[in-house]
Amino acid sequence: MDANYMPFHPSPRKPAYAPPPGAVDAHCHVFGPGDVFPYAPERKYTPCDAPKEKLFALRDFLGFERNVIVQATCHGKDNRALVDALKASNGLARGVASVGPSVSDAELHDMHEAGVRGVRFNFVKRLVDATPKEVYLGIADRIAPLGWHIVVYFEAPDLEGLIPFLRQLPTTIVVDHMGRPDIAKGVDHPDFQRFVDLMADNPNVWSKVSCPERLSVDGPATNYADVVPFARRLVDRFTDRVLWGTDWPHPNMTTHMPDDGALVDVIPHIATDAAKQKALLVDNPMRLYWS
Ligand code: 0GY
Repeated sequence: MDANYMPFHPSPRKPAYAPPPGAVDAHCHVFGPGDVFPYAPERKYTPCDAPKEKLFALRDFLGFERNVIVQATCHGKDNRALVDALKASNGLARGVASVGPSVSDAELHDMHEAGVRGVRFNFVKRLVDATPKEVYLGIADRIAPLGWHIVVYFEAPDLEGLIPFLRQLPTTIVVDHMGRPDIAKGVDHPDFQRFVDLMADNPNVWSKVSCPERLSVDGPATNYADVVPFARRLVDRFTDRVLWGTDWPHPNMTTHMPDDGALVDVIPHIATDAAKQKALLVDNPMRLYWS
């Protein structure tokens, strides 16, 4: 693990908020263990191991029933740790993989059998070297017939330039962490409005209303209150196209390591009644990943 890498919280508290039956943590990762599933040579960070057993124990502790495990960049396009976790989950986990243009149909088929239902395109420059858009469009055409969707990760300043590309994608698109808005600018700033407009104009665009710990300026002392208006706006307006996830084990946090129980306690502030909570935590992820 990198010298400055912050490990996940060793003993999160039990959340006060109880998720509804069947709740899905729709954004989390498994890392290694590195001696079984080595980290990718091209990685930009080396995390602490965060194996499937720890993830599944956290799932149960927090009151969730299912996980969507997203391939993280430290494993590159080697999806073995992800597939291993999916196969060990008794059908309680689905996956989002990272693949290159040389992936074979047989590999895609095997990943589908294991529970993969999407691919991730990453545009965050500190995490990956750039991939040409044509390569991503080629992958999109390969995975669309499987009924898979595409998860995209980018930062707010890059959204405007990405919109023409996003409009070309043939599948459902899920944006990580609300497109990483600059919280200090406020929820009514044109930058966040651009993201709201993207969702309004494109019914195939979904958002994860996740990662207050990465986006917050105020931090954990207020339980990330400054991020709540952003997430709530998306949940209120696009109730059937939002997902929630812990982002465990929280790679590359620098300010603090969140308590996962505290993150769960943000949920009733962003999804303010039982119907919205059920949509966010159960109905939407089940429709996208288990139907
Ligand atoms: C996240 C966020 C980060 C990392 C990755 O794939 C990754 O390495 O997604 C980050 O550093 O912002 O969603 O886990």
